[in-house]
Amino acid sequence: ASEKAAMEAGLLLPSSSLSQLILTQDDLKKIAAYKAVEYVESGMVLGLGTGSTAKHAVDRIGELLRQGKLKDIVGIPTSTKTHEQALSLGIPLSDLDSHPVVDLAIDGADEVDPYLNLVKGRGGSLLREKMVEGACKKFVVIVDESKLVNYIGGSGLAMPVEVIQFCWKFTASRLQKLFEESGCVAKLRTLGEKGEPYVTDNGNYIIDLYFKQSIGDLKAASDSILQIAGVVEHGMFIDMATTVIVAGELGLTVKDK
Ligand code: ABF
Repeated sequence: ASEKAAMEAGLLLPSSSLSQLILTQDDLKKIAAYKAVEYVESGMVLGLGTGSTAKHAVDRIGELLRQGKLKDIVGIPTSTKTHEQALSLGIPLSDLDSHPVVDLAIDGADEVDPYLNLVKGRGGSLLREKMVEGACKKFVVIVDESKLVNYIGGSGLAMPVEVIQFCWKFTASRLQKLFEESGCVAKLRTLGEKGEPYVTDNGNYIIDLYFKQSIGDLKAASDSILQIAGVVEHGMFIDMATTVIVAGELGLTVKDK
């Protein structure tokens, strides 16, 4: 199955195998994305993810539509960036107001733990992703193997929280205090040399939380974060993925919940 996906992604000859190739991280993302698109059927309402991995899936869906191999697809983009990409590919688009039930969503992730819990939102679009992916019957996550972690926060990289701009420092300090036993540091996400705050598609800021150790019970952590006024949503996607497709040097692994 991994060779088939790689061949479709234009990455190798039929006689080759993944292990005989030197694959870039982007090749692995593309292989995972093409495999995920095999779950797409004509007539589906599709959640279209955001990020460099999901971009390959959206490109592939556009290609199959153009070739007439898929028909009557409706896409629900999870960011303005994906909206623009899908429009440019001629994918018919809608939203959750008109299509409240999504058949299948395909999206990347920043971390995947052994129970298929995720960190998402380092690309900034966690709120729309959580809305769309929370409304779908099947949520297929596509990652290269660098995204696998032993526990949420285990990469040492950010767990993003979207907050309203009003008194964000106050909200950030409350978030940091919540996880002080895990050595949490809360930082406003900024852009460029001037350090301007990063503003999400929804006009909010992102506070990135860095943990020195596991935060333990994810559901309890989620509840505590969401109780803080000023928080809009966080990037932990707990028990949401139904399938995770991991592309690694040795091939593809499909993990089902
Ligand atoms: C989105 O893309 C995000 O939720 C996640 O932050 C990111 C993963 O990006 P990439 O595929 O570029 O690694 O799905």
